[in-house]
Amino acid sequence: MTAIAYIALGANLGDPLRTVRAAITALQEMPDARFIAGSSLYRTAPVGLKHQPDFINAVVELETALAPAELLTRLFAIEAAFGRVRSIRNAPRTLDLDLLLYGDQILDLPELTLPHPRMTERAFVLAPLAEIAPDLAIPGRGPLAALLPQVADQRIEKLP
Ligand code: PH2
Ligand code: MG
Ligand code: MG
Repeated sequence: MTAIAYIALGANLGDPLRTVRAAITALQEMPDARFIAGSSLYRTAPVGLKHQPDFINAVVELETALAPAELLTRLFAIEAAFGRVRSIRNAPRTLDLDLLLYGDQILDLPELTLPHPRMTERAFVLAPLAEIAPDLAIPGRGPLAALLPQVADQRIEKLP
């Protein structure tokens, strides 16, 4: 049994463009997962804590037989390899990898909530996701296309 998983990448410290590109390569090379698609890179205004540098964001699609918790452990290992240090929520970071969706699973565990609880409020997630999965429906939240207009006020720029 495999599932389709969507992962959001974000970075705003150091050389975020280079970090996000290298992290996409790490996801392409991750054992036990098949890379299906990657979005463009986007330059985005910080959401939450405003006074921090712009982010580089992207979304990738993987097919994997890893269970959600195993996949999450792999993502944390890649974050750590890129020098991620955890401080306060929404703080600047060298690399953030968030598991957005795992098939149509709805989960509410202390360590993992699916779908990602804040994804539908964030243009920096929805726009790259729509690029690679325009017809997607978010379990419990409805079609992606219907959610996008609600975040249209957030500054986000697709990079060439
Ligand atoms: N991540 C956050 C908080 N705010 N803003 C942008 N633009 N991009 C992010 O990846 C981001 C954020 C928490 O993970
Ligand atoms: Mg995050
Ligand atoms: Mg995270």
